[in-house]
Amino acid sequence: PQPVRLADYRPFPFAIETTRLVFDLHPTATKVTAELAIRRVGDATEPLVLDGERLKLLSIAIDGQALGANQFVVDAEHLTIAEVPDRFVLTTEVEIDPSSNKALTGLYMSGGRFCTQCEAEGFRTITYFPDRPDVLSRYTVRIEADRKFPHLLSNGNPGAFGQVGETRHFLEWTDPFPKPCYLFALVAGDLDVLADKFITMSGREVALRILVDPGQASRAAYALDSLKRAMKWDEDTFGREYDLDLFAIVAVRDFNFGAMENKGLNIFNSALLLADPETATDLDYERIEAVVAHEYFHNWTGNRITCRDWFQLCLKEGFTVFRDQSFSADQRGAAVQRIKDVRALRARQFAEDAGPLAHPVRPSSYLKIDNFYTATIYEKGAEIIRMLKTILGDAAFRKGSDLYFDRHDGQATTVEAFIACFAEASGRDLTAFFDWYEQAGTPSVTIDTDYDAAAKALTLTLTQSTAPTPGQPNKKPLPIPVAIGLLSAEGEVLRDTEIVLLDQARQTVRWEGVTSAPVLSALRGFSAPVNLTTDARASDRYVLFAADPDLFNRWEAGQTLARDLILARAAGTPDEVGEERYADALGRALVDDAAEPAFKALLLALPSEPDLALMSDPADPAALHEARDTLRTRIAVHLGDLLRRLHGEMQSEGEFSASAEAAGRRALRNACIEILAADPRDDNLMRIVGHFEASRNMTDMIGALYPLVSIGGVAREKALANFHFAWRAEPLVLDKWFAVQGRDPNEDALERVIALTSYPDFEPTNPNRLRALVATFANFNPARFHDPSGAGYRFLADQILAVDAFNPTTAARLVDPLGGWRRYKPELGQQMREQLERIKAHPGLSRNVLELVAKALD
Ligand code: HT7
Ligand code: ZN
Repeated sequence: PQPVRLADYRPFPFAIETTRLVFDLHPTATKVTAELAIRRVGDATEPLVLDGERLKLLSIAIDGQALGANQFVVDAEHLTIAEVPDRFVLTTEVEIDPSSNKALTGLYMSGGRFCTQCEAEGFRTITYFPDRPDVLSRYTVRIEADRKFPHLLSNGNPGAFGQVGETRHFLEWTDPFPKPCYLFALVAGDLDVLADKFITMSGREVALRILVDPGQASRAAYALDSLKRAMKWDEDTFGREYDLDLFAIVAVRDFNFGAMENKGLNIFNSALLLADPETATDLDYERIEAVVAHEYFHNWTGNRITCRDWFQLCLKEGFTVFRDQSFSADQRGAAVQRIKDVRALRARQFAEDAGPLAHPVRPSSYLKIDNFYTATIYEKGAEIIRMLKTILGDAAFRKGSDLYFDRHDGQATTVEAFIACFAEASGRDLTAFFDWYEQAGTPSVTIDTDYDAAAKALTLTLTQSTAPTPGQPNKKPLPIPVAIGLLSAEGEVLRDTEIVLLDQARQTVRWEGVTSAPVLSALRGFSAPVNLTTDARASDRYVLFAADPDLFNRWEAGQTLARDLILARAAGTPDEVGEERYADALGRALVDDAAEPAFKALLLALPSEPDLALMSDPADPAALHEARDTLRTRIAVHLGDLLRRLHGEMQSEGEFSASAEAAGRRALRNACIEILAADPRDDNLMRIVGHFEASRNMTDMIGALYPLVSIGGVAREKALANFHFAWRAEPLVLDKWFAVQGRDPNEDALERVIALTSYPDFEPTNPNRLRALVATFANFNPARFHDPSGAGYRFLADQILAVDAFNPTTAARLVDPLGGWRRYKPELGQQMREQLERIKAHPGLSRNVLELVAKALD
């Protein structure tokens, strides 16, 4: 297959001024009639080429005249009409079968309802159309269906409705805003509605509706509250107001992604919408708040201003992630939020940048765009915007975003146009900054310090370099904002944070008036997505761990200390004195009354095994697992009394609250028992079992379930059986039951995971269930996935091939754990590679999986 290249971009030679769609919905045979008012805008010789896949063409006409068989050509991917007038109406009628669509793109059935997912290229499986984001059109939609599908929804505002014969009904929708077809949506089915309203800053009333499975409306209350907070925040922070009379969200159980920002009709994976204390964890609440906000924010960053082509995906995704992260920071506390965001960035994006799938935030070619919804586009894309704001300052950043919204409203645009707005608004030359979009890889930054006690001056030498990535052997220096402060050896502030802009390969900075030998606190708040190495000694890190006013760096110091101890032990050179010292320091941090419980919970979480693997060369997952567990046991023994005391103190007796403060207390309580599980003496075991049995919310219950599973034996069996019995009728909770077993660190875990795939509740066609078991196992259980026999790799390859037969988008997302094969010790890496080869050789493999597997082997 030929890749699509950014350099080949050409505008579409026709404008689709209006699009009228008529859906005659039937589960197995839906008819879609499209009436496109088309005007030629390009060269007179250009044929009309529309995208269309898996469509049965029933009729085709231009200006009401049916076309003869010799006037058009249909192949597997296109409809081509060689000669068309300059202005005309094209009418096509096609038939599709939603019930057999298990790929979950286009029009499909979920839970007996019709729903759609068109981004990135799903619209072409609904009707013939230029399925590209730069063709904007005004849509009217008529939906007709049996009355057993009472709710008929599409984008925009509802209009005419009525009955059709005895059993059917219809409703018309008009969307006044021109949009690309990837934002089209349709839902039809039996749903309960949670309704509210929002008064915008200009005084307009917007009807808010969340539609969910019958009986589930109360579980949408948190999402609705999050939506209203997000709407207000976007007005206050970016001056953005909602523009339609209605904003609707529908929850579906079968969905390839988290959610979709269709204009006025967001469609959500139910896991990211439904929550109540009994069935959802605090992490679920946090994610619901963030994703509801994210999809809502897309109304401006993505919908009102969209992408010219899919290479510009970060234009909407990076900016929107930045917006949702800023919203979450304002709602939940900046430091804790930042630590969580950076943890995710390092785990997913840094890993991607370090492997064969490394690509720039704006890539220049792809085989299947669905494969590019990556951590690089999303999370690194957001980091770039964050750096832009750091470099320009708040006021100039806001001026730039105002200019962007003003200038490009209603357009499909590019990253260049976006950056030009900030350059113009700030008067800064951002040419070098643009390289962040085009250069893949995580820069390595080093800082060396030289303190001259006599002159009371500190010289900082900063360097940067970026290792080669596929297709980019030579890298340029990038403009990197490095936030730096200084502490004294006693932990007092010597110098407040200053941004040093490192834009050369090597730079020196001299600071005068440094009154004592300083401890460097660099890259505060993780001011740039880089790997930092400094000449800090362990003693400096202990100063930061105890006293850095920058909470990100305080946490970072603790993580670095723990990481070094684990890596040393895994390498066969344990530092037992260091381990005791670390446990002591951790104990002191945990009794700091000024620190929030949520922050302490983060301090207690040791670096994850996948993160540790990324930092060792070659990675030996079994040794890392062992070493990490040993440090956990040491902490459990050393700080046992304190952890038990904190566990008791953090217990809340009153009503459940979803507030960040209450969630922080639960997080700390759960973090305590997760550590205590490493020392499963009787009183600890009883405490964990007591925690599980007394839990009245899902956060507490899951918080104890994983430790019990990790202890194994009877504790595991009893807890899993009780949990399953209690929650067997709740799909979202059952997903958690599968996920916890995916993470089971015991030696028999793989055997059990394989057995679970034959379990009646395991539905591979449901991406949530599949990911809960298979992706959790492969991504978050390295000790068992990397079984020396290679059985873990074979299991994953089997699953990828089975899923690829019906859902290539989701199958492709499972490839990643095999992709890093070069980083593992050879006896493992070789077996991983063999499975990649096996997948690649499989007949009928999708382009999605082929692209990733081929790149991983390259
Ligand atoms: N913009 C949405 C992307 C998305 C998607 C992409 C590929 C396949 C299925 C998908 N579902 C949703 C989600 C977002 O970033 O908000
Ligand atoms: Zn998005």
